[in-house]
Amino acid sequence: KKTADEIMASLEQRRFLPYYQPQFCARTLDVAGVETLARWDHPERGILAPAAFLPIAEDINAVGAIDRQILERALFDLAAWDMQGVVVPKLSVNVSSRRLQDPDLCASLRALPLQAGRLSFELLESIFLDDCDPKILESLAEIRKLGIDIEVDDFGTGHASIVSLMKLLPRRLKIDRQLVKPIVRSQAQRRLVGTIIEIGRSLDITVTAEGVETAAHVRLLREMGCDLLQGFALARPMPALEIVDFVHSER
Ligand code: G
Ligand code: G
Ligand code: NA
Ligand code: MN
Repeated sequence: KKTADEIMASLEQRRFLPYYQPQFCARTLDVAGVETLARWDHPERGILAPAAFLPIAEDINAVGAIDRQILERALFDLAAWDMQGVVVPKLSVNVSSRRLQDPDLCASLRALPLQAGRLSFELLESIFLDDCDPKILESLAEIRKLGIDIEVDDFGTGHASIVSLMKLLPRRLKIDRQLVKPIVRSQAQRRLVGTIIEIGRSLDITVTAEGVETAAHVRLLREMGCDLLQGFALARPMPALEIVDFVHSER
């Protein structure tokens, strides 16, 4: 109850902001983009991770408003990086299924300074059911028309099937870290991840591995031909200002 009130007050004060975790081209190890990760700048407790507020925000139907605040701030940061010559080719943003069903989503997106091809929406696999809600399909089509990529998040843990991949043809998919983590010790897990990478290649879908935690993961995933890498071995989530230094310090 107290947290719910604090969330509403913080929305008003625009205290929800993005942290950014770099994603790397597996071939060159250049920064290929960043994923925005929500943080709550709590007036007393400081910066809080989503676990501390997303469940309660869901209960009070505030996730959409938080997502919107994060996206607006992220587009502002992206424009600032562009002006400073900080190369961040792409911005991946988490979008909740609730927000995707919001009838005002596309109108509110059109009001933002979007650059076609720079933005990707990470959607949870649960959206990609074989019998996808027609409202969601319509929303996805409109989002595509705005030049925003559709990306399947946490692939391998939810409901996305090959059928739905064929039907929705997302531009990108992210292999869930639960599948990526064990590849170093298990040949079977390695083959599984290799197969997902092959599926991506055959459908012309860009594949990102998340949970890339060690140098061995980096080496294996590069050998396997994964497109993009994201994880603690390469970079942690960081505030916008640190992204400037991080990208500048890259060779
Ligand atoms: O940053 P962290 O690893 O604690 O994030 C935990 C989870 O919270 C992520 O896996 C992601 O699914 C979710 N999340 C992070 N940022 C956002 C956001 O801006 N919007 C939504 N809807 N979910 C987010
Ligand atoms: O659920 P989603 O795919 O959005 O996951 C993003 C979350 O994963 C972020 O909260 C981030 O902190 C976390 N994360 C990023 N890299 C790693 C990693 O290498 N290992 C683990 N365990 N978590 C990571
Ligand atoms: Na995500
Ligand atoms: Mn994920």
